[in-house]
Amino acid sequence: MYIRMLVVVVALLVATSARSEIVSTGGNAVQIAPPASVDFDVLQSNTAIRAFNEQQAATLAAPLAVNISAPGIYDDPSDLTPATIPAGTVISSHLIHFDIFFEGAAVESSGTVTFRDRILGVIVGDADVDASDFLGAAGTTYPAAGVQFRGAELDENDLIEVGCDFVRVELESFQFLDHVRVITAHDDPCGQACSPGFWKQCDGNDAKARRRIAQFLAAGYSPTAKLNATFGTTFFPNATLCEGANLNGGGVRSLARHAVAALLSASHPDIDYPLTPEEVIALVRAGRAGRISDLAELPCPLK
Ligand SMILES: [Ca+2]
Ligand SMILES: [Ca+2]
Ligand SMILES: [Ca+2]
Repeated sequence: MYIRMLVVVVALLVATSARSEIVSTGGNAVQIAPPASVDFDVLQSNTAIRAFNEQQAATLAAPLAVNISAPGIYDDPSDLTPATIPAGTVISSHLIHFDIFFEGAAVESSGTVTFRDRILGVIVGDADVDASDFLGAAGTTYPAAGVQFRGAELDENDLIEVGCDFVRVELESFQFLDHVRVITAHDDPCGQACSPGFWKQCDGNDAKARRRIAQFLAAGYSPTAKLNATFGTTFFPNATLCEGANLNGGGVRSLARHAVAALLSASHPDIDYPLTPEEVIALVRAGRAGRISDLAELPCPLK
């Protein structure tokens, strides 16, 4: 009984924190839980660039100034694309932190942090990072305002590449630390998907059906492949992928319909779907239709 209740509580926590979070890191970037302190000379490493989620799904009470507002490579102050995110926007905040054990020489490190949702802005200026600390994690101590060189020094050896949903940093630290704050949208992922309504036109001999069948095959699947064999599920005995895409209704019928569309979107070389085929299959086998049905609203690049 207690174990069962614990499982339910954990599941709820996962469900409520599943949006806008850091989804992966690469290079020397590592995700950590919000630490006790990111004050100067407290959380130090000569390789690890720490990244953590700060406030999630917060509604801005006032416009928020950001220094970078568009994808690109930023390694000079003249590259910056300052903007303000309007009051009322629901955002999530994340901090990238690099602070070395200073032993007389500068230390460089680099890494990539990828987010679940699209990036609205990046804050790198010393005063702007200070001014956005109200978005910090509860329980984390931040530097007092005015710490010199707290942000990224784009006129020195710091470089920031910003993509739709990732940031790659090359940071050099000396006596001072580097803080880069990333502001993401909430429940607004990057990427593309083609919906069940697109894939269901897979039966027939007209031009559209022939095109759709070719698109199934380009994704690596035959429209007549078996649904259950493809996903390892027990939904509808003998149903094909094409029949799965054509199922109407809710519950398991909705899950099956979205499963087909998500797997084909993840597998097709011309669709920039946010999940891998393996991730789609794992969600389907776990019965989690919500995520793939949300993603089905992304724009479809195919005709
Ligand atoms: Ca230090
Ligand atoms: Ca630096
Ligand atoms: Ca700095």
